[in-house]
Amino acid sequence: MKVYNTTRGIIIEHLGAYFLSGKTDWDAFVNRSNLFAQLLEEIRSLEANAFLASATESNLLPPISKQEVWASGVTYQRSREARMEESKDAGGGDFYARVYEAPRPELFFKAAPHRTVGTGGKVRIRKDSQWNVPEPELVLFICSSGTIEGYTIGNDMSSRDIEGENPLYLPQAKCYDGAAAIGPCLYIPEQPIDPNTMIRIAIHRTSEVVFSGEISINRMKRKHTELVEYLFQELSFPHGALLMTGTGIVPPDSFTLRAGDIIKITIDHIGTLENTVA
Ligand code: DO4
Ligand code: MG
Repeated sequence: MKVYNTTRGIIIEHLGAYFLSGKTDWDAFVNRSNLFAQLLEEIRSLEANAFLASATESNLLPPISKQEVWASGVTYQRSREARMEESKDAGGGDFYARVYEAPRPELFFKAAPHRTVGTGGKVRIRKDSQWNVPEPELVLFICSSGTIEGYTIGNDMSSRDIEGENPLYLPQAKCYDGAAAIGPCLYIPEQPIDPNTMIRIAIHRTSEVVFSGEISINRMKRKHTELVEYLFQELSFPHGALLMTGTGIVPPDSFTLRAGDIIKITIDHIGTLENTVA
């Protein structure tokens, strides 16, 4: 099942049929435990409308309202390696190796809703940075009681030169206007997402694909529930929360994003998140 936040209202897609929910408050709509079962019950009294399919493409809003966006770091071997390399002159490499192995994961605040764009929106490069990459990540939607109810696609835009200069600059490398993209929908499965799910990215520049990569989510070092347990230990989320689960795809060091690049991130079962770099 997929749920789209659109200018026409909340649209539920189930087995190829589209339903317009009678509910209009995104936060109250998504922040429910056992969401799949609740939505299944709700669509029993709704009439399918094939015309809604186009609204899930042309009238889309990001799948967020009052939720904070958090992120996990160094959850894949590739991220650990790339970060040790970029920070070796600053003596920061050891921190990444240690956090990869430690029981406590790296979790950081990524974005307030107003700094988050959806598919079709523009992501940004900081003006004081010369080395920038997208980070394609599976995002968990967790309801206020702490259960994982859905998934979406995220782009954790990162300034590698700023983070590499000193790991203490992480918040500046990660948090700025247009640094987070999520969408296109919330995927609400009956069971946890298939561990063989693939994440794919392609970066288009004029008519060329200048970088592409893929990874399966089963290459992640930690369990989704483990990340959620730590996040919810001392934080409450009255409207639920979105948690990026970390990147396993890092372009070569010679690559940096440019204005005009189009970033397409596809995750099996969910769809494609597409953003242009402003
Ligand atoms: O340690 C810095 C951030 C790591 C990160 O964003 C990731 O691994 O995806
Ligand atoms: Mg990341």
